[in-house]
Amino acid sequence: MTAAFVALSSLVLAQVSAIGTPAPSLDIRPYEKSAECGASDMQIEVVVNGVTPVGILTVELYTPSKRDFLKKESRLHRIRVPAGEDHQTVCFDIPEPGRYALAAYHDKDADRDLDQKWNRMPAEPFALSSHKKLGFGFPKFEDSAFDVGANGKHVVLDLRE
Ligand SMILES: [Ca+2]
Repeated sequence: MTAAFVALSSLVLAQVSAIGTPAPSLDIRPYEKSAECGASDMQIEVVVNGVTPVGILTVELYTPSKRDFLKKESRLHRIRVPAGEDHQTVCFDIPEPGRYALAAYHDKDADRDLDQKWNRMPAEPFALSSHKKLGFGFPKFEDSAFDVGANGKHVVLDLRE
């Protein structure tokens, strides 16, 4: 068997196995996983209602910031998990008691982004810790903020289309 033939056969094999591969797995990075719930008192436990088992559930934790709410610069952490059943739970380890806010969206097409409508409103199910409906104007941190004490916090988010 010549070297060229070996190279060609492994190429063919690679192509065949590529065809046989199932749909690509969800693009979730190791640093995006949920903390182990209950492992520490200093946690925010988030239950997200309205999840269906397709794509990625994304939950973001924000702190008070001079930067705009929901922008990367004011975000403390982001968790991504495979979307499962309704009432899905994720947990954030937090550095200290204080004021926090949460946002969640169901990234159904798993493109790691919140799809938007023409008017910049979310085109995928979305929730803030304020339980207010999104209205005109960009959401503000204080409208969604809550206090977390030394024993952590349990928060429920309801995804809305
Ligand atoms: Ca998306």
